[in-house]
Amino acid sequence: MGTEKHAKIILACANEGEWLRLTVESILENTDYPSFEVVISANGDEHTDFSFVKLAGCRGRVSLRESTDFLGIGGARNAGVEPGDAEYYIFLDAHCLVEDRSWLRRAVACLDAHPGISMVQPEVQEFTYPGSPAPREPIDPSRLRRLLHCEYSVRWAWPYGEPYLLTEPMTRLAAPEPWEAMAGAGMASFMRAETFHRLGRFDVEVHGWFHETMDYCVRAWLLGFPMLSDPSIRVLHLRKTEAVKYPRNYVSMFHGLLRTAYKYLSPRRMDLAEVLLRRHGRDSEVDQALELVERGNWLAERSAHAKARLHDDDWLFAKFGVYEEPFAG
Ligand SMILES: [Mn+2]
Repeated sequence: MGTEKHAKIILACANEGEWLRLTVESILENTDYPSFEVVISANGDEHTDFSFVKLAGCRGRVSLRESTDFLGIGGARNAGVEPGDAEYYIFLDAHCLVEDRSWLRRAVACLDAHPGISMVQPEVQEFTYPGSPAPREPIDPSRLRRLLHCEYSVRWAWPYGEPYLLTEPMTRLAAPEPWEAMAGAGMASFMRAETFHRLGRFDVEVHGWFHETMDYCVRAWLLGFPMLSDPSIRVLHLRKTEAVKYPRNYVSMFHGLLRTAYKYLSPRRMDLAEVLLRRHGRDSEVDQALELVERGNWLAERSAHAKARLHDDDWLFAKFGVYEEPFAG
């Protein structure tokens, strides 16, 4: 094992099917960091075959934690960790591939070089893979299509066009060094374990899409913890399409934005967030999302956070030049 500090790779899994196995195999084959384990946090999963976890290649390195309930992406990731279990956490979507064997060493080096940050996002290169991967078969490289598009980070955009376009990519291609950005996009996030627990982990009420990562980063920025994008580390991420049944759940999406706004933003922006969502003819979804927000503990979170924060949302929106529609109320 050596003296290297332990890294835990957490894969939340709800019906990922063969992609979960391919992600695990890719990590086991292409990671030269000596001290790591993979934890699968299965939740509400009725379709994935987990039998590969028992095979010799996974023994001692890969473990499975199962919940019959659907926990949401943040809840499932939180369920895979506990204080003191590792030095670093690597949260990957369960449809990712890694290629460069030094990827985890680089992630650890970046976290060690910047101990005061909330998280690092690597360069995420999107790919498509027509059809479904064959059971128990390796990936077929001839079917894998890399898109030119890479994700580095996101910031809010309030909003452009479609109601699900609540963010836009933040890209700085020319930078070889890690650079500050507003938030991770959710597919691959690297953190110091101690920081992750200190900042309060992912918000379990925020259900998926990418909002759990945005919520974590906004909270962290206001508490004085920067988010970094490191383009020298690369992770490949499968772009899901409507064709593989990835429905847009507007209530979850709207709720994620509104809950974060209610916890951390000024009353003006709490209103603006709602006004922007209501312009898309989805009043009933907005109403349901607001009802969910009201049933939650946002007010307690808001007052606890307000006491501890170093910056307000005007500072954050100005720092990242967030676009806001010039009307409210
Ligand atoms: Mn994904």
